[in-house]
Amino acid sequence: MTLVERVHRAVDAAPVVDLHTHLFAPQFGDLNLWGIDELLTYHYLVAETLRAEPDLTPEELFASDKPSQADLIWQSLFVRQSPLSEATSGVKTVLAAFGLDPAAPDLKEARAYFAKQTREEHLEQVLELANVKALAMTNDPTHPKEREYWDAGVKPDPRFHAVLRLDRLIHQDKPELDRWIERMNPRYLAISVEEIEPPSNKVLDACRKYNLPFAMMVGVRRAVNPRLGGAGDGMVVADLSPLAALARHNPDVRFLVTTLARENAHGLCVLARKFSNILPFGCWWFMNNPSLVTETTLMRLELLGPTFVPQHSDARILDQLIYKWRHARHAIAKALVQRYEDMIVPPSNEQIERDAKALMGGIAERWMA
Ligand code: HDL
Ligand code: ZN
Repeated sequence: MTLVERVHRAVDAAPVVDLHTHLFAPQFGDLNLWGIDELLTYHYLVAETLRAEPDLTPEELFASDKPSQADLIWQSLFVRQSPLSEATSGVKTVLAAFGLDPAAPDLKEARAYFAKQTREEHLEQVLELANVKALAMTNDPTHPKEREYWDAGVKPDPRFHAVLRLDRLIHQDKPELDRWIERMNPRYLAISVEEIEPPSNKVLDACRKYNLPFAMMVGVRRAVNPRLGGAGDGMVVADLSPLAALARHNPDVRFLVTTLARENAHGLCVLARKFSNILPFGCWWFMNNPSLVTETTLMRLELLGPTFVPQHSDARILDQLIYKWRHARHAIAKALVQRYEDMIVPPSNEQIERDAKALMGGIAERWMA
Protein backbone atom coordinates (compact mmCIF):
# COMPACT_ATOMS: atom_id res chain seq x y z
CA MET A 1 0.00 0.00 0.00
CA THR A 2 1.15 3.56 -0.67
CA LEU A 3 1.75 6.01 2.19
CA VAL A 4 -1.42 7.87 1.13
CA GLU A 5 -3.47 4.67 1.33
CA ARG A 6 -1.98 3.68 4.72
CA VAL A 7 -2.69 7.09 6.24
CA HIS A 8 -6.26 7.34 4.94
CA ARG A 9 -6.93 3.76 6.11
CA ALA A 10 -5.63 4.52 9.63
CA VAL A 11 -7.54 7.80 9.93
CA ASP A 12 -10.76 6.19 8.67
CA ALA A 13 -10.34 3.31 11.14
CA ALA A 14 -9.63 5.53 14.17
CA PRO A 15 -12.74 5.89 16.38
CA VAL A 16 -13.79 9.51 16.92
CA VAL A 17 -14.50 11.22 20.22
CA ASP A 18 -16.43 14.31 19.09
CA LEU A 19 -15.64 17.22 21.43
CA HIS A 20 -18.46 19.55 20.33
CA THR A 21 -21.94 18.85 18.97
CA HIS A 22 -25.49 20.13 19.46
CA LEU A 23 -26.82 16.59 19.40
CA PHE A 24 -29.03 15.14 22.10
CA ALA A 25 -29.11 11.54 23.31
CA PRO A 26 -32.30 9.70 22.28
CA GLN A 27 -33.52 10.03 25.90
CA PHE A 28 -34.16 13.71 25.11
CA GLY A 29 -37.02 12.80 22.76
CA ASP A 30 -37.71 15.33 20.01
CA LEU A 31 -34.59 17.34 20.86
CA ASN A 32 -32.71 14.47 19.17
CA LEU A 33 -32.97 15.63 15.55
CA TRP A 34 -32.50 13.29 12.55
CA GLY A 35 -33.89 12.65 9.05
CA ILE A 36 -33.97 14.38 5.66
CA ASP A 37 -36.21 17.33 6.56
CA GLU A 38 -33.98 18.24 9.51
CA LEU A 39 -30.86 17.78 7.35
CA LEU A 40 -32.17 20.13 4.66
CA THR A 41 -33.44 22.84 7.00
CA TYR A 42 -30.01 23.08 8.72
CA HIS A 43 -29.28 26.77 9.12
CA TYR A 44 -26.25 26.56 6.83
CA LEU A 45 -28.56 25.48 3.98
CA VAL A 46 -31.16 28.11 4.87
CA ALA A 47 -28.54 30.83 4.41
CA GLU A 48 -27.36 29.30 1.13
CA THR A 49 -30.92 29.04 -0.19
CA LEU A 50 -31.64 32.70 0.59
CA ARG A 51 -28.56 33.54 -1.51
CA ALA A 52 -29.60 31.27 -4.34
CA GLU A 53 -33.20 32.62 -4.33
CA PRO A 54 -32.91 36.45 -4.11
CA ASP A 55 -36.68 36.91 -4.61
CA LEU A 56 -37.41 34.73 -1.55
CA THR A 57 -37.46 36.60 1.77
CA PRO A 58 -36.45 34.94 5.07
CA GLU A 59 -39.94 35.68 6.38
CA GLU A 60 -41.55 33.82 3.43
CA LEU A 61 -39.24 30.84 3.88
CA PHE A 62 -39.82 30.61 7.64
CA ALA A 63 -43.59 30.98 7.17
CA SER A 64 -43.78 27.55 5.49
CA ASP A 65 -43.64 24.26 7.39
CA LYS A 66 -40.44 22.22 7.64
CA PRO A 67 -41.21 19.70 4.85
CA SER A 68 -42.12 22.55 2.47
CA GLN A 69 -38.89 24.35 3.38
CA ALA A 70 -36.94 21.12 2.77
CA ASP A 71 -38.59 20.62 -0.64
CA LEU A 72 -37.75 24.20 -1.64
CA ILE A 73 -34.16 23.91 -0.41
CA TRP A 74 -33.71 20.62 -2.28
CA GLN A 75 -34.98 22.10 -5.56
CA SER A 76 -32.97 25.29 -5.13
CA LEU A 77 -29.57 23.98 -4.02
CA PHE A 78 -29.54 20.39 -5.32
CA VAL A 79 -31.64 20.40 -8.51
CA ARG A 80 -31.56 23.90 -10.02
CA GLN A 81 -27.87 24.36 -9.23
CA SER A 82 -24.91 22.10 -8.41
CA PRO A 83 -24.49 21.15 -4.72
CA LEU A 84 -20.93 22.45 -4.53
CA SER A 85 -20.94 23.90 -0.98
CA GLU A 86 -19.72 21.85 2.01
CA ALA A 87 -23.20 21.75 3.54
CA THR A 88 -24.90 20.58 0.33
CA SER A 89 -22.21 18.03 -0.48
CA GLY A 90 -22.61 16.78 3.09
CA VAL A 91 -26.28 15.91 2.53
CA LYS A 92 -25.29 13.97 -0.59
CA THR A 93 -22.65 12.07 1.42
CA VAL A 94 -25.30 11.11 3.98
CA LEU A 95 -27.82 9.98 1.34
CA ALA A 96 -25.18 7.89 -0.44
CA ALA A 97 -24.07 6.34 2.89
CA PHE A 98 -27.65 5.08 3.39
CA GLY A 99 -27.75 3.75 -0.19
CA LEU A 100 -30.16 6.50 -1.31
CA ASP A 101 -29.95 8.47 -4.57
CA PRO A 102 -27.99 11.68 -3.83
CA ALA A 103 -29.18 13.11 -7.16
CA ALA A 104 -32.87 12.33 -6.68
CA PRO A 105 -35.30 14.81 -8.31
CA ASP A 106 -37.27 15.08 -5.03
CA LEU A 107 -37.36 13.84 -1.42
CA LYS A 108 -39.83 10.97 -1.87
CA GLU A 109 -37.27 8.14 -1.60
CA ALA A 110 -35.39 9.74 1.30
CA ARG A 111 -38.54 10.43 3.32
CA ALA A 112 -39.74 6.85 2.81
CA TYR A 113 -36.37 5.52 4.02
CA PHE A 114 -36.19 7.64 7.19
CA ALA A 115 -39.86 6.92 8.00
CA LYS A 116 -39.00 3.23 8.33
CA GLN A 117 -36.20 3.84 10.90
CA THR A 118 -36.68 3.72 14.66
CA ARG A 119 -34.79 6.31 16.72
CA GLU A 120 -32.69 3.65 18.48
CA GLU A 121 -31.69 1.57 15.43
CA HIS A 122 -30.98 4.74 13.45
CA LEU A 123 -28.63 5.96 16.19
CA GLU A 124 -26.62 2.72 16.11
CA GLN A 125 -26.42 2.86 12.31
CA VAL A 126 -25.23 6.48 12.26
CA LEU A 127 -22.59 6.01 14.98
CA GLU A 128 -21.31 2.93 13.13
CA LEU A 129 -21.20 4.65 9.73
CA ALA A 130 -19.47 7.70 11.24
CA ASN A 131 -17.19 5.58 13.47
CA VAL A 132 -17.97 7.88 16.41
CA LYS A 133 -17.61 6.20 19.80
CA ALA A 134 -18.51 9.15 22.03
CA LEU A 135 -19.60 12.76 21.67
CA ALA A 136 -20.13 15.92 23.70
CA MET A 137 -23.55 17.54 23.73
CA THR A 138 -24.24 21.26 24.30
CA ASN A 139 -26.47 21.54 27.36
CA ASP A 140 -28.16 24.77 28.37
CA PRO A 141 -30.40 24.66 31.47
CA THR A 142 -31.99 27.97 30.40
CA HIS A 143 -33.51 26.10 27.39
CA PRO A 144 -37.03 25.32 28.74
CA LYS A 145 -37.58 22.03 26.85
CA GLU A 146 -34.13 20.72 27.71
CA ARG A 147 -34.47 21.78 31.33
CA GLU A 148 -37.69 19.70 31.60
CA TYR A 149 -35.71 16.56 30.75
CA TRP A 150 -32.97 17.30 33.32
CA ASP A 151 -35.53 18.11 36.02
CA ALA A 152 -37.36 14.85 35.18
CA GLY A 153 -34.13 12.91 35.86
CA VAL A 154 -33.05 12.08 32.29
CA LYS A 155 -30.16 9.60 32.05
CA PRO A 156 -28.42 10.14 28.66
CA ASP A 157 -26.94 7.26 26.66
CA PRO A 158 -23.39 7.00 28.14
CA ARG A 159 -21.89 7.76 24.72
CA PHE A 160 -23.45 11.24 24.91
CA HIS A 161 -21.47 13.38 27.37
CA ALA A 162 -23.01 16.49 28.85
CA VAL A 163 -21.35 19.88 28.49
CA LEU A 164 -22.61 22.83 30.52
CA ARG A 165 -23.00 25.78 28.13
CA LEU A 166 -22.76 29.12 29.93
CA ASP A 167 -23.71 31.67 27.23
CA ARG A 168 -27.08 32.38 28.81
CA LEU A 169 -26.70 30.72 32.22
CA ILE A 170 -24.03 33.15 33.47
CA HIS A 171 -26.42 36.09 32.91
CA GLN A 172 -29.05 34.55 35.21
CA ASP A 173 -29.45 36.13 38.65
CA LYS A 174 -28.54 32.78 40.25
CA PRO A 175 -26.63 30.57 37.75
CA GLU A 176 -26.56 27.68 40.27
CA LEU A 177 -23.33 26.29 38.71
CA ASP A 178 -22.84 23.64 41.38
CA ARG A 179 -26.41 22.42 41.02
CA TRP A 180 -26.15 21.99 37.26
CA ILE A 181 -22.65 20.48 37.35
CA GLU A 182 -23.77 17.93 39.93
CA ARG A 183 -26.99 17.20 37.99
CA MET A 184 -25.45 16.94 34.50
CA ASN A 185 -21.92 15.66 35.27
CA PRO A 186 -20.57 17.72 32.34
CA ARG A 187 -17.17 16.90 30.82
CA TYR A 188 -16.35 20.61 30.46
CA LEU A 189 -17.88 24.08 30.78
CA ALA A 190 -18.23 26.06 27.55
CA ILE A 191 -19.03 29.52 26.26
CA SER A 192 -19.04 31.21 22.86
CA VAL A 193 -17.82 34.81 22.75
CA GLU A 194 -17.08 37.55 20.26
CA GLU A 195 -13.98 38.71 22.16
CA ILE A 196 -12.27 36.82 24.98
CA GLU A 197 -13.61 37.91 28.39
CA PRO A 198 -11.88 36.21 31.31
CA PRO A 199 -14.44 33.95 33.02
CA SER A 200 -15.56 34.94 36.52
CA ASN A 201 -13.72 33.55 39.54
CA LYS A 202 -16.91 31.59 40.26
CA VAL A 203 -16.55 29.80 36.89
CA LEU A 204 -12.81 29.22 37.30
CA ASP A 205 -13.33 27.98 40.86
CA ALA A 206 -15.96 25.53 39.57
CA CYS A 207 -13.44 24.28 36.97
CA ARG A 208 -10.94 23.68 39.78
CA LYS A 209 -13.47 22.17 42.20
CA TYR A 210 -14.80 19.65 39.67
CA ASN A 211 -11.56 19.37 37.63
CA LEU A 212 -13.32 20.51 34.42
CA PRO A 213 -11.78 22.20 31.37
CA PHE A 214 -13.18 25.56 30.29
CA ALA A 215 -13.95 25.83 26.56
CA MET A 216 -13.98 29.16 24.76
CA MET A 217 -15.38 29.39 21.24
CA VAL A 218 -14.04 32.73 20.09
CA GLY A 219 -14.97 35.17 17.34
CA VAL A 220 -18.72 34.87 16.86
CA ARG A 221 -20.71 38.05 16.25
CA ARG A 222 -24.31 37.10 16.89
CA ALA A 223 -27.21 38.24 14.67
CA VAL A 224 -25.32 40.21 12.02
CA ASN A 225 -28.47 39.59 9.98
CA PRO A 226 -31.28 39.01 12.52
CA ARG A 227 -33.82 38.21 9.77
CA LEU A 228 -31.99 34.90 9.18
CA GLY A 229 -32.62 33.68 12.74
CA GLY A 230 -30.19 30.86 13.62
CA ALA A 231 -28.49 31.40 10.26
CA GLY A 232 -27.84 35.08 10.98
CA ASP A 233 -24.60 34.94 12.98
CA GLY A 234 -21.26 36.19 11.64
CA MET A 235 -17.65 36.36 12.76
CA VAL A 236 -14.89 38.72 13.83
CA VAL A 237 -11.11 38.44 14.03
CA ALA A 238 -10.64 38.41 17.80
CA ASP A 239 -7.79 39.72 19.96
CA LEU A 240 -6.23 36.60 21.52
CA SER A 241 -4.00 38.43 24.00
CA PRO A 242 -6.49 38.00 26.90
CA LEU A 243 -6.15 34.24 26.38
CA ALA A 244 -2.42 34.41 27.09
CA ALA A 245 -3.08 36.23 30.37
CA LEU A 246 -5.83 33.75 31.29
CA ALA A 247 -3.60 30.71 30.68
CA ARG A 248 -0.68 32.37 32.46
CA HIS A 249 -2.68 33.30 35.57
CA ASN A 250 -4.49 29.95 35.73
CA PRO A 251 -1.87 27.25 34.99
CA ASP A 252 -4.00 24.73 36.93
CA VAL A 253 -7.03 25.20 34.65
CA ARG A 254 -7.29 23.53 31.23
CA PHE A 255 -8.64 25.66 28.37
CA LEU A 256 -10.22 24.21 25.24
CA VAL A 257 -10.15 26.89 22.53
CA THR A 258 -11.45 27.14 19.00
CA THR A 259 -11.59 30.28 16.87
CA LEU A 260 -14.02 31.25 14.14
CA ALA A 261 -11.69 33.45 12.08
CA ARG A 262 -9.07 31.84 9.84
CA GLU A 263 -6.77 34.71 10.87
CA ASN A 264 -6.95 33.59 14.51
CA ALA A 265 -5.94 29.99 13.79
CA HIS A 266 -2.22 30.81 13.62
CA GLY A 267 -2.25 32.94 16.77
CA LEU A 268 -4.03 30.16 18.66
CA CYS A 269 -1.33 27.71 17.58
CA VAL A 270 1.42 30.02 18.83
CA LEU A 271 -0.33 30.43 22.19
CA ALA A 272 -0.74 26.65 22.45
CA ARG A 273 3.06 26.39 22.06
CA LYS A 274 3.46 28.73 25.03
CA PHE A 275 0.81 27.17 27.28
CA SER A 276 0.26 23.41 27.53
CA ASN A 277 -3.03 24.15 29.33
CA ILE A 278 -4.46 25.47 26.03
CA LEU A 279 -5.85 22.79 23.70
CA PRO A 280 -6.86 23.94 20.21
CA PHE A 281 -9.94 21.87 19.28
CA GLY A 282 -11.42 21.70 15.83
CA CYS A 283 -12.11 23.96 12.89
CA TRP A 284 -15.28 25.65 14.09
CA TRP A 285 -18.36 26.49 11.93
CA PHE A 286 -17.15 28.77 9.10
CA MET A 287 -13.77 27.05 9.42
CA ASN A 288 -15.33 23.61 8.94
CA ASN A 289 -14.62 23.38 5.21
CA PRO A 290 -12.24 20.73 3.81
CA SER A 291 -9.79 23.28 2.41
CA LEU A 292 -9.51 25.06 5.78
CA VAL A 293 -9.44 21.81 7.80
CA THR A 294 -6.45 20.59 5.77
CA GLU A 295 -4.71 23.99 5.94
CA THR A 296 -5.31 24.40 9.67
CA THR A 297 -4.39 20.80 10.55
CA LEU A 298 -1.16 21.12 8.54
CA MET A 299 -0.26 24.35 10.36
CA ARG A 300 -1.13 22.80 13.74
CA LEU A 301 0.99 19.69 13.00
CA GLU A 302 3.90 21.90 11.93
CA LEU A 303 3.68 24.06 15.06
CA LEU A 304 2.42 21.61 17.69
CA GLY A 305 3.03 18.06 16.50
CA PRO A 306 0.15 15.63 17.19
CA THR A 307 -0.88 17.34 20.46
CA PHE A 308 -4.20 18.98 19.54
CA VAL A 309 -7.73 17.94 18.50
CA PRO A 310 -8.01 18.57 14.74
CA GLN A 311 -11.80 18.55 14.47
CA HIS A 312 -15.17 18.52 16.19
CA SER A 313 -18.34 18.08 14.14
CA ASP A 314 -20.60 20.79 15.59
CA ALA A 315 -23.38 18.52 14.31
CA ARG A 316 -26.97 19.57 15.01
CA ILE A 317 -28.66 16.68 13.26
CA LEU A 318 -27.60 13.09 14.07
CA ASP A 319 -27.06 12.07 10.42
CA GLN A 320 -24.58 14.95 9.96
CA LEU A 321 -22.03 12.92 11.95
CA ILE A 322 -21.62 10.77 8.85
CA TYR A 323 -20.63 13.57 6.49
CA LYS A 324 -18.88 15.86 8.93
CA TRP A 325 -16.57 13.06 9.98
CA ARG A 326 -16.06 11.50 6.53
CA HIS A 327 -15.12 14.90 5.12
CA ALA A 328 -12.95 15.77 8.15
CA ARG A 329 -11.09 12.45 8.10
CA HIS A 330 -10.22 12.98 4.42
CA ALA A 331 -9.01 16.53 5.06
CA ILE A 332 -7.02 15.56 8.16
CA ALA A 333 -5.43 12.57 6.39
CA LYS A 334 -4.26 14.87 3.57
CA ALA A 335 -2.42 17.05 6.09
CA LEU A 336 -0.91 14.02 7.83
CA VAL A 337 0.35 12.63 4.50
CA GLN A 338 2.16 15.89 3.79
CA ARG A 339 3.91 15.77 7.17
CA TYR A 340 4.83 12.12 6.89
CA GLU A 341 6.21 12.72 3.38
CA ASP A 342 8.58 15.29 4.90
CA MET A 343 9.82 12.83 7.54
CA ILE A 344 13.33 11.62 6.76
CA VAL A 345 12.50 8.15 8.10
CA PRO A 346 9.06 7.11 6.74
CA PRO A 347 6.56 6.13 9.48
CA SER A 348 5.62 2.50 10.20
CA ASN A 349 1.97 1.41 10.09
CA GLU A 350 2.02 1.25 13.90
CA GLN A 351 3.21 4.88 14.13
CA ILE A 352 0.55 6.03 11.66
CA GLU A 353 -2.19 4.14 13.56
CA ARG A 354 -0.94 5.50 16.91
CA ASP A 355 -1.01 9.09 15.61
CA ALA A 356 -4.42 8.69 13.94
CA LYS A 357 -5.97 7.22 17.12
CA ALA A 358 -4.58 10.09 19.22
CA LEU A 359 -5.76 12.83 16.86
CA MET A 360 -9.20 11.39 16.11
CA GLY A 361 -10.15 10.41 19.65
CA GLY A 362 -7.39 9.73 22.16
CA ILE A 363 -6.51 13.33 23.04
CA ALA A 364 -10.17 14.39 23.16
CA GLU A 365 -10.98 11.39 25.38
CA ARG A 366 -8.24 12.36 27.85
CA TRP A 367 -9.52 15.96 28.04
CA MET A 368 -13.09 14.74 28.58
CA ALA A 369 -12.13 12.11 31.20
O1 HDL B 1 -22.22 28.56 19.32
C1 HDL B 1 -22.03 27.46 18.78
O2 HDL B 1 -21.80 26.38 19.38
C2 HDL B 1 -22.10 27.43 17.25
O3 HDL B 1 -21.64 26.19 16.79
C3 HDL B 1 -23.52 27.71 16.83
O4 HDL B 1 -24.37 26.75 17.43
C4 HDL B 1 -23.73 27.72 15.32
O5 HDL B 1 -25.07 28.06 15.06
C5 HDL B 1 -23.46 26.40 14.65
O6 HDL B 1 -24.26 25.49 14.69
N1 HDL B 1 -22.34 26.35 13.96
O7 HDL B 1 -22.00 25.21 13.29
ZN1 ZN C 1 -21.63 24.67 18.08
